[in-house]
Amino acid sequence: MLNDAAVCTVVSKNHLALARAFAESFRRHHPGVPIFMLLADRVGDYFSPSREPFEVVPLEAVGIPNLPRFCFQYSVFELNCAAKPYLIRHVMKRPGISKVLYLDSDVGVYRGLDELYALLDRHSILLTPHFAGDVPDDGHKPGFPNIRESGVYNAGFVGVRRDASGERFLDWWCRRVYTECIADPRLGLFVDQKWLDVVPGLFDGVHVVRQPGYNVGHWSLSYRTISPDGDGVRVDGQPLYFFHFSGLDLDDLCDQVLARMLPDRLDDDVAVVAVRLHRQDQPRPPEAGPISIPDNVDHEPGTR
Ligand SMILES: [Mn+2]
Repeated sequence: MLNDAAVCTVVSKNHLALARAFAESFRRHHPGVPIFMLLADRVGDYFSPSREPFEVVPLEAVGIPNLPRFCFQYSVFELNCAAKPYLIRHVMKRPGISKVLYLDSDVGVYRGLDELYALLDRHSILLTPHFAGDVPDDGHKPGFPNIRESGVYNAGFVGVRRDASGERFLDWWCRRVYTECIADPRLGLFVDQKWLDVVPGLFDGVHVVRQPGYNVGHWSLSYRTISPDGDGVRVDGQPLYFFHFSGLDLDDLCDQVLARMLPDRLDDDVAVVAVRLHRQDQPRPPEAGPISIPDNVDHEPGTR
């Protein structure tokens, strides 16, 4: 039963489209589980929170002391990471909620996550390691040197239960990221993620999820076998539950898609492609034509 379960994510407006796609992929499998999205940004007149597939939680609502200072010290990426433990703690305090999964907005959910919620019947904290198998020292990234810098566990997924250990963990994580959510390997810091290295040593009830189908990302590909399975894929012969499209920048992706389409197929409606990928640009601009990209859609000079 998932009547005490929730899921949450954090984005700024530049990743709103990712949050929508993530929320829709999650809701397909868990229509009754509430989805919370912390907006590390201001809504302005950019979108209507009431029309989104999630409840928008303002940054002001999650109990961050001296919020202007907190925001000012960080880049957008660092701020999104630093706000994460505050959001999880906030959601955990909502009446009736005692199991919270945090998932990055660049995650696609392909099956129900009931097994993860069930693990929170027995454990307080769930973490997924980047490397759940040995990887060769072949110089390819990511290898152990990269993981030593960025962190043993991937912070794109965390599960927490509302109990003494879960609450202690969140209080501690909030304290750490209040001033030290910095992406700087020279300081031994990589945003909120590097802090997770010490969590199994510090807190009771930590469970490392090593099943192949959870939080599969580019770091998994050197030691997992991905194979086709009907419309989907299997990971080491097991079902894929969620994939983390980490490291893929939406704007770069759009540019690459457009660049690939443009050369020999100029009659394609590239404007439609751009607008479809940048969903926040809906409705489709009236000037979008068969071979013209509206001025307000970013594109390489020289293309139309
Ligand atoms: Mn991510």
